[in-house]
Amino acid sequence: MNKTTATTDKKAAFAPKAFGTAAQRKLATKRAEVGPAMSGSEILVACLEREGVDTIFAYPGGASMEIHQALTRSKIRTILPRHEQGGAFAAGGYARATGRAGVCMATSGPGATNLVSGIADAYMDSIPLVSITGQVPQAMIGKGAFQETDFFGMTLPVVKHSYLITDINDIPRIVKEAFYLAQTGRPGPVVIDLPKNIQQAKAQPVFPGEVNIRGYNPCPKANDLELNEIVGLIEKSERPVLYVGGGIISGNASEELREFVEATGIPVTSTIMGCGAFPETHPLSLRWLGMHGSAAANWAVNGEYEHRKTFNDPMKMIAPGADLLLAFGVRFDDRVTGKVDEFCKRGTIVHIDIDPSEINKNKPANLPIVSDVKYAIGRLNAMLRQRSLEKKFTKWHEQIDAWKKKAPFGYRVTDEVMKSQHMRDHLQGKESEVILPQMAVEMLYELTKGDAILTTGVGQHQMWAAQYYKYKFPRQLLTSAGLGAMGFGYPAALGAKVAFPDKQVVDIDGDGSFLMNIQELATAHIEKIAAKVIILNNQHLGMVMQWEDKFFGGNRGNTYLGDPDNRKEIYPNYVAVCQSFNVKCERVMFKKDLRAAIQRMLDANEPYVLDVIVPYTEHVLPFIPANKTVADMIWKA
Ligand SMILES: Cc1ncc(C[n+]2csc(CCOP(=O)(O)OP(=O)(O)O)c2C)c(N)n1
Ligand SMILES: [Mg+2]
Repeated sequence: MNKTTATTDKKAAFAPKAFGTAAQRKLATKRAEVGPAMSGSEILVACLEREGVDTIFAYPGGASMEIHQALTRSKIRTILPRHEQGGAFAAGGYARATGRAGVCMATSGPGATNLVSGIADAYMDSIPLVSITGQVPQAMIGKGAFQETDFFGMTLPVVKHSYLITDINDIPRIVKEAFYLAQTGRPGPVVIDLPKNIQQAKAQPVFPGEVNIRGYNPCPKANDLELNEIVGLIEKSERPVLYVGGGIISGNASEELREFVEATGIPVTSTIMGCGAFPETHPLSLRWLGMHGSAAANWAVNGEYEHRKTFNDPMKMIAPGADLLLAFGVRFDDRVTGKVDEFCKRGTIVHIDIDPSEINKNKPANLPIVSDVKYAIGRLNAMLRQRSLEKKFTKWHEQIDAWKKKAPFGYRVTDEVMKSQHMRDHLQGKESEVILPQMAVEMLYELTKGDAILTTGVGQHQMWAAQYYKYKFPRQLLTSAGLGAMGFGYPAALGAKVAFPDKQVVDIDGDGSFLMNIQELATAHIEKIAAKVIILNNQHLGMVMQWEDKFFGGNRGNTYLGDPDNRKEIYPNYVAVCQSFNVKCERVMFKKDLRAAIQRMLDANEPYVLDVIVPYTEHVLPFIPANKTVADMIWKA
């Protein structure tokens, strides 16, 4: 549900209970099931079981302990995070990895407020999340009661929908609706706030068989006329590019996309959210685009330009980019477009999205289509099977191959690295043994054969994790893209590992980001969740430092994380920290030790932290400064 059509249920909760048309109600009641009398908490848990919930990340308190009591009698695995933010991110990681709603729970007040970052993250990246919060008893609401916050009000701008339950008899319907809303259409977070007196009350639950939400059409479908127009545009085009995003992944449209690409020969670039939607190992993959995306992808969409020295110089084109942009399941985020007026300036834009509020929001489309993307691409494929394309795009493929060869992702040990404090403090006499952060990601790719699920924090390491690991399948890169929330990586890895215990799940994290939810090492140890971490430890808030270097003459404004009184020591000492959590940890300083250390980490069947010490001097390249153009892209180290 988009912003303009989103409604909240506060009013509805006070309104008479009937919903939908008489016919809908009849249908719903026909399949409804009546349970034995139980408490509100027990009804809630029974509803979660009926939704197929197998895991909940929940931290108790006065206003939610009744529900924990009910959970002790359930088969649902209740995992105690060590901070509610960790719980919310873990539920987000579970949801990103599976496509099913992640579930987290907290008590009222401070427990609930600690969930907010996880809810906002799910909102920005369209992730299905159900957040349950205990609330003070109804009679205390609005009185400034102990641990009372208006969580419904507080989260309104970052939810797809929310409920404050005011009648025990509404619990079954609300839980069913919450999961339906979170998981259908454009997915997103749903909040259920449940006052304590309702948890304690008793009733005989009526579990509805169906959901009916008036005005909610989660699966709009393109018509053949508009889809036919796309085929016509492709036939007329010389330089088409597919720009695909998270919508392909949440819409389960990867197979359809692959068939479409193979039928048309159109090169594909994705957003970071779309990594893995189309295999990055495929010859038609341009990898991801935008601020730190591949130069080839940025040129293919926008054209290649001479690098201009100042932002006011004219843009001089070397070679034209796309004349047709097929934007499927994307939202023209500013980290992708840069200066939005210049983005794909000369191309015809076709935009398919399930959410009408995305159409013409950031970038006007020449052909906007509101549709479920799986349906739309599936229909396009059917049309192409009947009448295959004549076009071959041979020249365009040659141009793209030339761009890929000209500017692949790359790094080298620069003078800056050689002269850095890092070399003086840690590698004196062993300079050739320096580990660059990109190397560690590349080595992980090699040793996991590209099959691991990766999560990240936010910063430079996040960009390198996206650049130097090639994503082959959907739901493989789990990263806080829209919100960009540091601290996401490790809890998200726990969520993914719980969902897929047999898969290798590795968090590539920054030292700053990892520290933000380091307490989740306890969750990993106690719950035996063997999620791994590689900290690309540059002792800095690297991404902010990169901007300091670029725009503030390298003046450091609180971006150093080490101990200024003892720069030769790595601070904090993660090996010692991990020891206290009973989690294995190794520090790696030299290249010669890296491969074996990563292998040991991968072989461990318990949580494991690899603290890889890297120089702080590296900048993420390519780099298009915020709100700038492809002519401002720096791509050579
Ligand atoms: C919760 C939060 N606070 C602040 C920021 C701003 N921020 C973005 S990247 C970054 C630096 C991250 O440092 P680190 O985790 O060490 O990663 P690095 O860039 O060094 O790889 C900061 C502070 C953020 N994204 N999230
Ligand atoms: Mg760092």
